[in-house]
Amino acid sequence: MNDPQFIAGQFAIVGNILDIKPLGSGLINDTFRVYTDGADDYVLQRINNAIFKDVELLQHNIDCATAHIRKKGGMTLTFLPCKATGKSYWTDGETYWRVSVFIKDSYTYDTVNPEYSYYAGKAFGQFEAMLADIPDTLGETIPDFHNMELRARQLKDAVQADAAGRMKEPEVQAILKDLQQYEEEMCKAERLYREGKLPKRICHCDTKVNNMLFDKDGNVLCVIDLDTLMPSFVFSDFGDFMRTAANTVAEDDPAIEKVALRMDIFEAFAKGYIEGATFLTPIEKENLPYAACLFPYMQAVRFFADYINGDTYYKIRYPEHNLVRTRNQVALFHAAYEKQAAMKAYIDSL
Ligand code: GN1
Ligand code: MG
Repeated sequence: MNDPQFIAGQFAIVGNILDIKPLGSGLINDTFRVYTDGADDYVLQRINNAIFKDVELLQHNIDCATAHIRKKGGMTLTFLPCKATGKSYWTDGETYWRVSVFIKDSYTYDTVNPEYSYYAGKAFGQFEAMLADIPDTLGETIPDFHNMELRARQLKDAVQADAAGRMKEPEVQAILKDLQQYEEEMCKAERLYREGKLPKRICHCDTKVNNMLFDKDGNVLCVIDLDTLMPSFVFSDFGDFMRTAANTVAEDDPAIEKVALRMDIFEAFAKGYIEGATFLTPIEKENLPYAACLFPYMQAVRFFADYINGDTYYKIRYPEHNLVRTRNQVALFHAAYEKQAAMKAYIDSL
């Protein structure tokens, strides 16, 4: 049943399918490019429904958001209806799939220069601004996805259960101690929210640098990977871009001595983002340096919990992969933490 050829055939694809090949580097879904002899190629994706348990809600969010952006003249992904049901996904009751039009002559990057960061900042800011007045109600496809209190609790649960017997590793103990020192400070967003000082908005929640499509001249074409589009704090989108684009190395580079936070990328992205996200309140704006710390921290906690749980969530390529990712993100967190004053000074100067 999991034959991509068969599944692609369930959608209103134009042309004959010539080939289907794996695409991209996502850690959750399986993604393929469908080559056709028609005008368009397509992206076929198996939605990981162990993680996105409510695919109906997930696709509802995406359908509403893409329709809203298109209505405003923005560029966004186009999903094909399933021939049998007209819905934007197909299921055999067990696996879930969807197809979108492959955007031609588009490029993704794992690293960007300040110029591209500025464009990306503006595009992500405008993306949130476009969705600020969406009339539909969108749900949290992964409830409390970027809730730091929940992530901290999940780490505690993992430590308690020690399912993979990894708590005996001295390094694991040392990382745990380090992370715990900052837990309360990093849970600031949830406190501000409870105090009524911080709104939730429709955010992308996976603004990794490679989730932005550029054309060959560096113009932003559109934002992709809309799975985690849901109500969240703006820190999600600001922080995750910084986490991936401002790190001098990839999130799983074992050479942690090379991890650093690039201020030129921070500044360019912040400038673009603040220009694009015209709705930001003073509290949101003044906490952007916190967001730049929070996301490496949260990602470290998530990778670390997964390592302790025995690698049940993220795809791994080798047994210590999640530990390597954790070390990297912990190093990035410290690098960001030390630069908070400089980040604040820059944002104040804008
Ligand atoms: C996952 O699958 P991908 O690469 O889009 C994860 C993100 C993490 C990221 C870390 C639903 O995203 O939250 O930041 O890995 N997505 C989900 O690389 O958990
Ligand atoms: Mg994603």
